[in-house]
Amino acid sequence: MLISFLRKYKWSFKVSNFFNRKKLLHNTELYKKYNLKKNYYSSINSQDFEGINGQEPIMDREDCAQLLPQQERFNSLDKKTQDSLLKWSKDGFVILDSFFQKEEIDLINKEVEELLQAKKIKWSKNRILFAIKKSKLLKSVATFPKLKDCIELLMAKEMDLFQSINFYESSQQKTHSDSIHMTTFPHGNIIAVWVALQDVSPEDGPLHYYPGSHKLPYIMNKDFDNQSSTFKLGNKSYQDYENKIEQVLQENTHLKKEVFLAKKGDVLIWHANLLHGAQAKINPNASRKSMVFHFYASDAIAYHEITERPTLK
Ligand SMILES: O=C(O)CCC(=O)C(=O)O
Repeated sequence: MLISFLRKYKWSFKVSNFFNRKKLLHNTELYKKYNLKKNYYSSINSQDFEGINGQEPIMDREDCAQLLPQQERFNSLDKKTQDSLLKWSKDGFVILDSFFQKEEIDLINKEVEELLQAKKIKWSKNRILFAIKKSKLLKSVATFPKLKDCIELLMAKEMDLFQSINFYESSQQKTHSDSIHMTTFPHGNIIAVWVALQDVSPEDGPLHYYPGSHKLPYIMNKDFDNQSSTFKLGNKSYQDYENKIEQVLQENTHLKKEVFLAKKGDVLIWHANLLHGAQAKINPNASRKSMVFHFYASDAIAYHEITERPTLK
């Protein structure tokens, strides 16, 4: 209770930021580049960038179908992967089916079980955060060279692994864009990779997404009246954000929801602003094991819009 009360005040984050200098220095050169008068521990939100020009990733400005074939790395990929990547600019996501072999996924599942048993990782509500920090094997999945090639081709720049999230079951999270949680300036400098650790049926609460929704304007605090004051964060709830997304979808009837019935070993890569979420479970006991990785571009300011906190890297 006390913690959630304190977390409404920006200074509570600033105090904690102050003691995390090393993990926050990544933004300081970029604050200078964009002429922002900020310390490494300062709060930051999307309104700080009003009137500042920043280049969004090139594939957001131009069609990747024209740009990708000019890359040597692209031409060394197999045709099936190439065809999938070519849809990125249009759809805002890419499916790489059977990207990992079933035996490789078995090893990942075994590793997660063993780390849990050894209490090296733990549940945080319905998820496990940062298991990559406790396991070479899990880290090697995220940094697998062919996967790295794919995401760096889509972003046309180097991408740094930020975090992993493991799920045992569907998060049943409503439709959202990652950019409300992990935000960048310029926008679009984060990418997500989701790995199916089992076959997924409609009963299990599969992932859903809206192809093409990455082209909508980014929904930030001011778009659902969640602006902060000098000392206090905005007073809207996360549900207010979800309602805003619901409204955006109602206004954009051309966007159609698709549900991803993944097979064990499939990979889904999505854009920083793709609207996506997880269906409700039909079978309450169903598992839906998955692992998500988020990567940030190092040439962008990284922060969290809702808490206005710079990202600890
Ligand atoms: O796997 C899930 O249930 C949700 C994943 C998701 O929406 C996310 O990581 O942003």
